[in-house]
Amino acid sequence: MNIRLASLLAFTLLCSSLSAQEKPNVLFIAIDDLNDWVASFEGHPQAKTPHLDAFAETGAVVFKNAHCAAPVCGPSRSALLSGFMPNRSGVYGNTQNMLAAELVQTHATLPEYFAKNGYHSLSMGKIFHSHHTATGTDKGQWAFEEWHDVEIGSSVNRDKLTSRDRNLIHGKPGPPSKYTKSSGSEFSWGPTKGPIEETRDYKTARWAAEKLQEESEKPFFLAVGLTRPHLPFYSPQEFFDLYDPAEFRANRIRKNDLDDILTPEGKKKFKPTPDYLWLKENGLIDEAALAYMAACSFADACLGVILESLKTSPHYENTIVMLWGDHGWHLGEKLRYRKVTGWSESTRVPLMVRLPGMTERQDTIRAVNLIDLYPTLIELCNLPEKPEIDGRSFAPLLDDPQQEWNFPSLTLVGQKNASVVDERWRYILYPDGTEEVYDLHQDPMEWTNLAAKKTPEIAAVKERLGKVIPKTYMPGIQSPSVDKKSKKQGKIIDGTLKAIRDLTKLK
Ligand SMILES: [Ca+2]
Ligand SMILES: [Ca+2]
Repeated sequence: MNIRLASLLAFTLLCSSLSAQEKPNVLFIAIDDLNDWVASFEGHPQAKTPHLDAFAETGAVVFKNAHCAAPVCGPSRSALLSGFMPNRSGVYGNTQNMLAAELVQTHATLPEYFAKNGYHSLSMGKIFHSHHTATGTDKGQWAFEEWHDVEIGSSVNRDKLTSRDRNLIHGKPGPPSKYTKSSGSEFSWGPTKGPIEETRDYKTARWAAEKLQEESEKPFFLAVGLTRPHLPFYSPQEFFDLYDPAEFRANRIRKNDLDDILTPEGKKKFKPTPDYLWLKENGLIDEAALAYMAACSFADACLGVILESLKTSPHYENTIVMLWGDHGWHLGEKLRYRKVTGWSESTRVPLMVRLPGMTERQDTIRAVNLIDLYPTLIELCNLPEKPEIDGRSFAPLLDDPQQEWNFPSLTLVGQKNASVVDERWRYILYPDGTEEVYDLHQDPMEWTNLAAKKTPEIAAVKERLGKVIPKTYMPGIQSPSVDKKSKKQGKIIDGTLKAIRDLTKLK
């Protein structure tokens, strides 16, 4: 071996060992049901989200045209964490556990792939959607080397609510009950009696903040899930106090908005939902919007605890931060509440990414999707490529957020109901042939359905965006049987599932 070749080899070895040591950490933060009511995303003019906005201003790319793979928790998170779109995994709804999907049984999920490739993976809060299984509750704890749960009872319990909370039961005038019937996700809101320190999200944030101060032998993949603003909208009083009820208004709602969405037979496809009608009848539309907004500000404050800790931690200059909401939320727009629709209110998510060294805010309107997170993180952390998964790395956009990027973003609403968006247009196609087309430049609230217009321009939009719609759909996977006893007890699953997740055998 000549000297030149030997030194080249040494240099190569040094570089590879250096790059192994210097792999960036990943701080992966999910905020449940956070729509674009974040000041940086301009979804509501009165939004107060100072920590999310400071995060953007101090150096991050703000993805203003990011959408979910599916507009409800389970399939959205299953897609982005498994790397497989719903039509390939068969996970279309909240009750389907992706562990029953063949592709998920053979492929590592995102945190598992990081653990497989030298990272320490750890988590607290909602990252995976939870499911009841034969052996207890599956919260995705099998996917992390270190997993923590906030102890049951520390969340905003009914005894911590004041009498201001209201209850909606299937859209009928829900008795304005003094207390809600459970701490589940019924449509109600109100201030908590306890302070922020007693809430689940604050405790989760504190845990992450402390973890960030610790030294780490390996690079880490730290996943933190905040549960607000998900229903019920219970927040400490200080977050309700940020908004004046006399001033705060829901976004403008067009009463005839649904009239231009017609089936091929000419019938109206949608009608106002019962909870919308109930809120309207009781004059609560602005109040409900304020409660949601307060819950966004509450989540923002908890997020601030994590981000402040990162800034003073030994890891600040070597940590990628990826911050995302799992889908949007209607607050009266299209005469409805909640999610699970193909419209922007439901598909658009806040997404921001900070790479070490970024010092300025950069916005991009290039269309991206949460399914892209997995391949993007693989590229950013220089892990082995994983061509089998869906999505496309948007790492190039972090380098140059304005570069050309002609990839429309697809959202699947249940099975065979597709919504596609690019920088200007939205196209929705339902299994019965109903179509919608919106020009987002002229009509960002998607009020005027142009699908019936017989112009070459609209035909071209349908053809171009229609190409992204899948041709094949896996049948919906069968959910495993549920042990009612363990469900009732909220028992956490034991090692049974861990045994089937042997990292060495997963691709
Ligand atoms: Ca959600
Ligand atoms: Ca309309």
